[in-house]
Amino acid sequence: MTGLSGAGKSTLADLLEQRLRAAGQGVCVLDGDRLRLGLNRDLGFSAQDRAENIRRVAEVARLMVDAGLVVIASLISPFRDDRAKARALFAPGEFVEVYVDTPLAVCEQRDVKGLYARARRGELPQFTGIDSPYEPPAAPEIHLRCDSIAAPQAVDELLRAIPAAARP
Ligand code: GGZ
Repeated sequence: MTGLSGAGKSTLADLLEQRLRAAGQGVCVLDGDRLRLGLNRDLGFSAQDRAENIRRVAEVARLMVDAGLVVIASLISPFRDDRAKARALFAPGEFVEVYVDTPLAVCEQRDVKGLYARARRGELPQFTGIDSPYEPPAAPEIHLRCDSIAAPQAVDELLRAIPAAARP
């Protein structure tokens, strides 16, 4: 899942995880924000560090998929090139790019964690959407327009896109 901070990626990832687990499917959520507390705590938000962040998460996801899990990777992943490299680790159909498309104005208005306000004050440099770019996916497998779709509906759409072999 790719999208701005506050777009709803983590919420959808958690709901999807619950649905898959309830159906008996092994599943793991890899959430950018949480991984930055441990595995990726040495990384910041330069383009280079974000690339390394995505690379590590994709490699971990590869191992987990090989072990039979459905992996839900939820990261801003703002650069097309980094997303393409992650996709290249997977077979066709194994990788489902989900664009969690919530307009910047909506994310900024919600500002659940107060990060946009801090970024506007200059306290969080290189904040995606403010002074660091977000490159929208050109052809995602799923495009969720989150200001016009309810979360349960979005999760249904995600479930339909999970490769048949892993679908509950
Ligand atoms: C973007 C930032 C930044 C900057 C802190 N830019 O919404 P959140 O708070 O909970 O999740 C965001 C998280 C982004 O980590 P990712 O690993 O997903 O980013 S990337 O894929 O671009 O590597 C946000 C918080 O970290 N955060 N500073 N400058 N988001």
